Amino acid sequence: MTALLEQLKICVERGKINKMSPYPPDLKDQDGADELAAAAVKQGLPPEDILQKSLVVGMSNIGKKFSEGKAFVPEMLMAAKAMKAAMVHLEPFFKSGAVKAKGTVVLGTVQGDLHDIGKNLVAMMVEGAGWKVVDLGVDVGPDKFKSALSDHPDGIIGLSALLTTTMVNMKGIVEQLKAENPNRVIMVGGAPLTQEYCSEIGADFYSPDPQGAIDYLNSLTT
Ligand code: B1M
Repeated sequence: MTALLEQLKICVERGKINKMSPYPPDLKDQDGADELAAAAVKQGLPPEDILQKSLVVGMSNIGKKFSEGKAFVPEMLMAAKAMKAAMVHLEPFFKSGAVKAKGTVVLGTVQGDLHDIGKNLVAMMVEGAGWKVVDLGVDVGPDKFKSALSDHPDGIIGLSALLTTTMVNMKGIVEQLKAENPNRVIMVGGAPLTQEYCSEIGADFYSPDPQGAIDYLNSLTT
């Protein structure tokens, strides 16, 4: 990997957005993900390499640290912001089809539930891992998922819930989507969820954190 991509990876992992950003303090006044991604594109480095060898590795590193309890939500949010700043420079290549997403994830917080901090974090991390994310927002019922799937027929479904009173709504969504297509892949997460509940409602995968969701998604592509 070039020194530039290595530095870009570090900026994403450590949440250094751009030169102006004072965070993290030890990288103050240095170029951030924004400037370094622009420089990488300008140098003519392949967009696929910038994404897969640098940005995705940086996000994956912070995701693993979070899973291990060595990093916390604010650090993940900063990393995701740095990733977004870098992605702006790659967007033209995605739009032109030069860089392909690994697949599509249709994500939403279930019916009755307005908590979206965790779901947004999952969305940012999954996007950072090279997937297209269709974020349906909060309070999403089966019909909205079905309608999104008509636009993204191969979409993998991600359900999030934070309340014990709304996680029960996952059951109906899983039942309806599986009735339409038994092969539809559905993953679930959120603080009150457990593997046991996931199995009980017939969902395919439960992850307590974004990195677990990413590892599962990536396993589907191999
Ligand atoms: Co609410 N709330 N809240 N709340 N709130 C909780 C969840 C609660 C535990 C607080 C408490 O009582 N101790 C409690 C739930 C109790 C229960 O059900 N057992 C609760 C309650 C009761 C309520 C209200 C009913 C309060 C009221 O009005 N009486 C109300 C409900 C509104 C509604 O949804 N209809 C309510 C409202 C709110 C606010 C609007 C004020 C706000 C939400 C703001 C927002 O999200 N935009 C809020 C907040 C912030 C919280 C707490 C404080 C924090 C939740 C959070 O964002 N955590 C929470 C208490 C707490 O946790 N300390 C609480 C951080 C986030 C990163 O974690 O979402 O778990 P989390 O996501 C994790 C993982 O779970 C995982 O990845 C993320 C990163 O690791 N993950 C997935 C999540 N989704 C995933 C999907 C995946 C994979 C992994 O695959 C698809």
